[in-house]
Amino acid sequence: MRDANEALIVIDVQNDFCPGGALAVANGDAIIPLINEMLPEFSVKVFTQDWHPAGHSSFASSHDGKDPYQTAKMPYGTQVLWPDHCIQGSIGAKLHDHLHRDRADMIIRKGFRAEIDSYSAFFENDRTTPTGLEGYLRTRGVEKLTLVGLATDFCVAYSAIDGARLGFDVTVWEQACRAIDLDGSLDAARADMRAAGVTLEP
Ligand code: VGL
Ligand code: ZN
Repeated sequence: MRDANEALIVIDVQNDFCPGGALAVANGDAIIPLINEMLPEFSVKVFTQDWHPAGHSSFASSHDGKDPYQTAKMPYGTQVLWPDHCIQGSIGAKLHDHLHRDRADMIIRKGFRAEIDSYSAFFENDRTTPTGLEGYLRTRGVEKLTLVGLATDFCVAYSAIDGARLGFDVTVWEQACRAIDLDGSLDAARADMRAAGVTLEP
């Protein structure tokens, strides 16, 4: 059992990020047994759920003439445009059936505002609007985070970097993560995480 000040943060293990899903990450579901095995070790367990309204501004389909994986300029910066995914209430948005969902102490939803995306579990993509997770973890006495889930180079990396920036001791367990890897985004994310003081554990 880990110390009481350690939390496991399980990022976006949802049907749409697993094989057959709208934004499938290669072998995304392969991490589920590892996560299930890890869950009982932690006294604090938080899951995140990407949770977009239909017509969300991160969807290519919301931008005339744009295709998925192109980018758009948003008021808060450049945004990658995605296939429609994790629409609130859809099967694709559900946490994967094989994941031991009942173990979650809290499930935090993000990306629910139409005009802004939220990769990080802590802040929306303007990097300033909080999700509330920091307060939850601090009031539970958490100081150390282990992050697992999907996708390494987007939601896991953003969450890890923000967690480190907030002063948490952050480890990403890479074996229990999978990446989208667009044009070298995995290498870039790994370098950014290291620079932010995140520990990358194989
Ligand atoms: C994610 C792209 C769009 C993720 C979420 O969970 O990494 N990536 N929405
Ligand atoms: Zn999303």
